[in-house]
Amino acid sequence: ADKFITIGEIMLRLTPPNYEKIRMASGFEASYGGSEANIALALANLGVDSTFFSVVPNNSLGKSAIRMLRSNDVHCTPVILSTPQQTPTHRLGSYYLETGYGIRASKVIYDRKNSAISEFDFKTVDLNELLEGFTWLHLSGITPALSPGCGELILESLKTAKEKGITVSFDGNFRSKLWTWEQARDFCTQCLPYVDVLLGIEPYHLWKDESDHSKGDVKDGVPLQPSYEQQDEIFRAFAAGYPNLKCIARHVRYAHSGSENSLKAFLWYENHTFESRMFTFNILDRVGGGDAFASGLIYAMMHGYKPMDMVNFAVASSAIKHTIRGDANITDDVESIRNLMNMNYDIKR
Ligand code: KDG
Repeated sequence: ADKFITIGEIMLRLTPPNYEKIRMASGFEASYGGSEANIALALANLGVDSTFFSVVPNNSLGKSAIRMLRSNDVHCTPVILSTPQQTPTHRLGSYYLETGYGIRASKVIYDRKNSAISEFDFKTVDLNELLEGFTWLHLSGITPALSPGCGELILESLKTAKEKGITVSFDGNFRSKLWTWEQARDFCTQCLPYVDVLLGIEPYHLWKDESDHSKGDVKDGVPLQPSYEQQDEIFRAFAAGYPNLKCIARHVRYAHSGSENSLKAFLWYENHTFESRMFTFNILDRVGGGDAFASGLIYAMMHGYKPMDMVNFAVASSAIKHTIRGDANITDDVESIRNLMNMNYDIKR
């Protein structure tokens, strides 16, 4: 059976209740988020042997984050509870989420500078030892944006994983509040030769520069909402440069109005492009939708699904996450995702 590990930051998430704006909030609901942690959580809930590696301050905030992961069956043995000597600012990163409603968009304010993971000196960590025994490593383009030390950790982990024959998935996950588009593109390009399963890199191979993205009205469709033929061409051209890529996935969002969204995805697998079904749903909480797509794809690949089932399972997993409050797809019955993937909405009783 597969043994999964991921490396990244876990943060405290603070959300005003009931779709309130931050400006009006008299209280905040506490939960936890972080792209890689979301994936570790989702996979553990689906029954995968799932491990998370990070650094958190050795105080009540850091320990609570780890306790939450453990209570969801995520193994946290390698997590470093750092001392104030190791991480002088001694912080757990956090972020505020103002949940959008209808036509009002969500808003994220990060408060994560100098968090423990970004201050930690990873030269003390033996990556060969850390990754021993794992079959799958997942990384994202968020962690390297935190500090030069984190960037080195990600690149070195990729190299070590490849030496050890571990399958590597990587989600580009561009975060414009953490670094520039050029920095992100250059870093992700360095990572690509070590990756087997690639997600979330559409910014880097579709946009000529970051301003292309800000112009990109999702309703303007092409190529942000490509046809099968267009996406096939994009995959083909991209994959030609990276023969190591076994799989490339891209999910595409179609906003109808406010909270009603449709989602579908394309999958490049064994030199062929597969297109998923389109799922339409109302959004309760959209944060982590991409992570749920990634965890769904990883689960489906680990379990030997056929390519059409892989891509449909990944989109169904993301669609379900949009109906769950919090960052992660906390779904502990695989059947419910499989039913949605097959568009079977019957209540089982
Ligand atoms: O993908 C969801 C993440 O964006 C969220 O969990 C917070 O990791 C996070 C980030 O850096 O934005």
